[in-house]
Amino acid sequence: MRRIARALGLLGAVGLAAGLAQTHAAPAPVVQEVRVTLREWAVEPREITVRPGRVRFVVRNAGQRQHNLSILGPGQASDVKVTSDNVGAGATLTFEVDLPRAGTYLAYCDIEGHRDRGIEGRLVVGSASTAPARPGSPPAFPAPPPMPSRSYDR
Ligand SMILES: [Cu+2]
Repeated sequence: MRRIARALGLLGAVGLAAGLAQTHAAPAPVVQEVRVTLREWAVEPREITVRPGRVRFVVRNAGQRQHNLSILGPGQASDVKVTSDNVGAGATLTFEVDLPRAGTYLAYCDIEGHRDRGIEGRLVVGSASTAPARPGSPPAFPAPPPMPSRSYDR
């Protein structure tokens, strides 16, 4: 009898933890990594899609001149404006940005004239509902029905 009570207690604790995980829409603590290549005069890929949260950009400069990667957005709100250090020709630089808000951001080189010449792309941060479950954590409840529509389809 005592053993059953203890087992039930454990189940209760697991259920509580699962409930907390469900109600809090905090982004998964996994840092997403995105590889970006800069050159004269383009950023590749031209459109990047990530989940909200922390994003690590691995920026490679395949061009002849210095470039950097700047992130600006979302949209007109522009809460985020960050610029990496300049990356020399042939070099690679890594930097991380917190992007908790869904929306469309600009990804470009802010060295004078470079954006106008084509080093500009789009960074789409999708809504949290599209984030896949963390690996290793079993689903606590049956999966909810799919959302009727998404406005940011690739
Ligand atoms: Cu540049």
